[in-house]
Amino acid sequence: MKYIKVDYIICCNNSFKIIKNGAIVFDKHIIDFGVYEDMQKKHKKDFEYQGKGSILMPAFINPHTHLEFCNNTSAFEYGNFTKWLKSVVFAKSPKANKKQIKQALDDMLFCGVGSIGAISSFGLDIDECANSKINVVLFNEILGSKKNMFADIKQDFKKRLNKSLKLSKNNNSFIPAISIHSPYSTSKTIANYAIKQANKHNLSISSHFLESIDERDYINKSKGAMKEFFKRVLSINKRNYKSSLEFLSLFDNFKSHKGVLSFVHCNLVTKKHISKINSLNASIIHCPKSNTLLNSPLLKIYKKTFSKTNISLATDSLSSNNSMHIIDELKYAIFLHSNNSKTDIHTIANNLLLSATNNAAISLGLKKGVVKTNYDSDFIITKFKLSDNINIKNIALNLILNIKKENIKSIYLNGVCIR
Ligand code: MCF
Ligand code: FE
Repeated sequence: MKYIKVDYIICCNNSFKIIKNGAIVFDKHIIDFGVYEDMQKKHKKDFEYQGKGSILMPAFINPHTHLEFCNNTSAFEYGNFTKWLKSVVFAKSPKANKKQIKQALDDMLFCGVGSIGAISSFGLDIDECANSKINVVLFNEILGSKKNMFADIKQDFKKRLNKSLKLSKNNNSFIPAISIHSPYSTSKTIANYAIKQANKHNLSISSHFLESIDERDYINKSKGAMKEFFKRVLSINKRNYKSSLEFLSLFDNFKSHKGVLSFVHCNLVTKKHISKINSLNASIIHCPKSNTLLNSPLLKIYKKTFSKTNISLATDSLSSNNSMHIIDELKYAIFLHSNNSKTDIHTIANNLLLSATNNAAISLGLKKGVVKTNYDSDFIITKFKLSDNINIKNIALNLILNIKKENIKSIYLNGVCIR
């Protein structure tokens, strides 16, 4: 059992509770926490004080990234979604090797990230993710629209899925899952097959959805640059769905008991999509820097229609971002959303911290991301100069604005101090 005292605990619970002069008792799970004096009376132990300016909060969670693309800095075409897609499909630069993948995982860990959602397109990252101290939900990706390729696609997917299922036995920090890439790239047959596999093995599913204007025009109206690209360059003459809502309705058959559903990007969703996403109990994963680089319209998360939706924040990967660090994404998002909504900047800051902890845990189906009894003991302790008379309501904003990886003094995962 460990006993720790800090200047502040940011609980990242739904009411955004912050405890001044807080203390916490934990082993693998959180046993108790509260104001230091109360904890001291109750537990009668020596609490280890972390020093002036210390803040304890849940470790960050980055629910959507692609490690296999971490070697692709400057390899792809930004500024136009279909041009970007074309540059990915015909990429000449090599995929990341095991060493680079391990490095990317370690870099994230030392920036305070305790869990990630990793989209695995080729299976090159499975071993490194299973061996990492970071908790990984590994989404084995499946995609394809051409009938004559379905048998090969399923065979390749099955191989990767079985490998990750095998490695997850006796490994609590590695959770296999499935990614159905997107409606524009994945046929109904393949998507239904993937949903059946998720049901069979009780896995989560994540899917890129309505990311760009080109995708919306192709799937909903069968027109535009993406339609032309699929037709002329890839010889695919027909969209996979009559509408993007039809794609969402496939998930009515998602019956995985332990798994959760998430849709990534969703920049072009309408009220109908949002109510469908809500009725599926699914989350939206928001990647603002990636969306900016690929010229997608901003997801207006402060619209009233999103009030019942669980929205988390993620980096995507170096194929569409200059950083896989969630703290860089938070810094960008605070300026972006403050400038694009009437919501007060402190509320935005609090919500952003939740979206990179509590909400992100929900979107990956993890019992983490919040300081709450019985939840996993995954937290970080940061230390930086805080004004002595700082108002508690300003803490989240100042944390986002000022935090650097050097400020992260300790990282605990499942109660074990790994730094
Ligand atoms: O999230 C971004 C943009 N949207 C779609 N796909 C990807 C993203 N980053 C990497 N990808 C991958 C995707 O997993 O690019 C490929 C897929 O393997 C595009 S389709 C051949
Ligand atoms: Fe992505």
